[in-house]
Amino acid sequence: MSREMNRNEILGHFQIGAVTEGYGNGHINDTYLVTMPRYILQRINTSIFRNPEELMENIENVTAFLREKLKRDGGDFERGTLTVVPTVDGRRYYKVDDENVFRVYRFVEGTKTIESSKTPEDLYEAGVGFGHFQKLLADFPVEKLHETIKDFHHTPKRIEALRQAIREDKAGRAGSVRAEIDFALENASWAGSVVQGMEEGRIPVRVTHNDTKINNILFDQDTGKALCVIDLDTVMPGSMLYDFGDALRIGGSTAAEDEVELEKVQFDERAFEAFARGYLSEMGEALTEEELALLPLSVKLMTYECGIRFLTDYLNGDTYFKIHREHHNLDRARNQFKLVADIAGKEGLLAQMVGEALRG
Ligand code: ADP
Ligand code: GN1
Ligand code: MG
Repeated sequence: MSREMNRNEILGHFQIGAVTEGYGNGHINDTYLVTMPRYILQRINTSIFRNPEELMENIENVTAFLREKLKRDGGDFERGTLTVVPTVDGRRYYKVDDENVFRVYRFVEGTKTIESSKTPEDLYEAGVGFGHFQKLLADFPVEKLHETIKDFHHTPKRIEALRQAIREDKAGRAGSVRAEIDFALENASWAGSVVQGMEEGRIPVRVTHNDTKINNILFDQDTGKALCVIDLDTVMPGSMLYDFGDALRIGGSTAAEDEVELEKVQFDERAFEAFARGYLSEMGEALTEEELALLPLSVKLMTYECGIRFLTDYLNGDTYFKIHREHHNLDRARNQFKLVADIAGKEGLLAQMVGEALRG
């Protein structure tokens, strides 16, 4: 968040505040309990999300829809989805200027996120969480959604962006990453399979989250169950294969996304099995044969796509992803490519696991 912004001043523009009620049975003083709900304040990254109006309209519509469904099904409608807190003049965000656009959500209490170490139980629950999210949104009118980032998971266009970055070589780094560039381009042949399937109408367009990192689910602190899917900026029309694959890109790796000791970076098929079982327990019946057949490939695809995005950003001089050290994006790209190679050797096994998960 930009330092010069006065956060309290910004919060004053939102409908938040303390609630008081009479408390206890005292005979002398007037005693009130002051409840101060907690909130999340976020500055929207407007260099990436250029249209906050459309972005927040998506989030408002999707969360309102989820809340109604949860109410209808007797679910936890207060904690089971994000709640946008309006501004005092009834808007969904507060704009100071083009770079400083803020929103507030109710804080979902009693939850935890999973950042690195994860058990098969966590992955099963994450699968249930993302699967349930998609199941609830299955009849959301997809045409109502704005495309908040155009062609976000259009892998062939991502490859085109990489080729352009190589040609332009803005940061003068292309010569030093020949091996990574070769790996990326050698694997380009299968990278269009999902986009092509969607264009040809073989793969259904669904409401998808598009950024299913495992830390974008809040888990109930006590039960460990997936409770609330967050980070809804990229909810758009897409393929469920994006969400399935992206979740396992992080969830199935034995190491962090920027681990540099590549022998530590492997794809854990047990993580895949657990996530697939959870996800399919919610979505198994809704998926087409083609979607089911592509589940193993989706993990390789989303890992590959993320790898080329990191490599492209490295070549462009690190303008998109936040970096915390020199060559951070290159480390991330190498890490993802190692994972791609590992997944490629396991696709047969993963397909077998999908079959077993479907049989129960
Ligand atoms: P980013 O797009 O930067 O990943 P997120 O929306 O995922 O931002 O939020 C970052 C972190 O903040 C989450 O991983 C979660 O730990 C926490 N968080 C976000 N929204 C809420 C909320 N409504 N209630 C509780 N925690 C939240
Ligand atoms: C970004 O914002 P965050 O950390 O959840 C990115 C994802 C990438 C991910 C790689 C809007 O996600 O697409 O997969 O980094 N989000 C956007 O870690 O570009
Ligand atoms: Mg997030």
